[in-house]
Amino acid sequence: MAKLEIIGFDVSNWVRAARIACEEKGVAYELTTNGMTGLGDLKSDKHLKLHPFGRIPAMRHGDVVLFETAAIARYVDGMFDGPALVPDDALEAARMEQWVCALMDYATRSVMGRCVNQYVIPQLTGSGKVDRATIDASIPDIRDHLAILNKALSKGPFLHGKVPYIDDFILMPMIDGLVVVAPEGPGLLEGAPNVARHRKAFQDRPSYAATIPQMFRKAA
Ligand SMILES: N[C@@H](CCC(=O)N[C@@H](CS)C(=O)NCC(=O)O)C(=O)O
Repeated sequence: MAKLEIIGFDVSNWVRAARIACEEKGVAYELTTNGMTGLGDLKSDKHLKLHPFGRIPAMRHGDVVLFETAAIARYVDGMFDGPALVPDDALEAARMEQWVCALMDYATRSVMGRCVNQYVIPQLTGSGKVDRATIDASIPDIRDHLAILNKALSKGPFLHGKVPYIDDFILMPMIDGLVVVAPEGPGLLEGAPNVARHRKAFQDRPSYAATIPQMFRKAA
């Protein structure tokens, strides 16, 4: 059987989440770029054949092509043996979907779009120009979103207790990016100790070290 490919760049929080799904399931995979060398190639014809919206990650496994991180994680969970990546209990599984959607819709805008990526993208493009006003305006929203997550993680260390599932795989890379890349991150996390504990619990798992983006290694 063909090896599973996660297609994208390691710095992406979504690519990292898809890789964590593979790592946690124990599935052999390869991180590839499908010939892309930078962000400009996301809208290339070659990549649009895999991801019609021109984003990352995409996944290829033999003839199967998928896009959207949660769908990729579901495929990995359903097609391979290994630990379950979705809670068994129907209510907890519904809660997992709730957090996947909320993280994908709300937290990604505040934490990633308006803050972390404002530091990452100028490094990738070499422009070095950081949009201070956008970052500053994101901080109150990030604080609010961290407070919501902090409450959800009160039992912890993960969103459903002792075992991490797909929503946790999506949450951790956002928080890790916030702490490592944004100078505001560590201070923000001091106000959300359960979110800090979530990140710490991941740091004890091999899937954390196996997926650290190169850019984060340089920043550490
Ligand atoms: N909902 C998507 C989000 C994917 C996404 O937004 N990826 C970012 C990289 S972190 C991207 O490709 N951005 C390029 C763009 O917005 O053009 C998923 O779950 O995979």
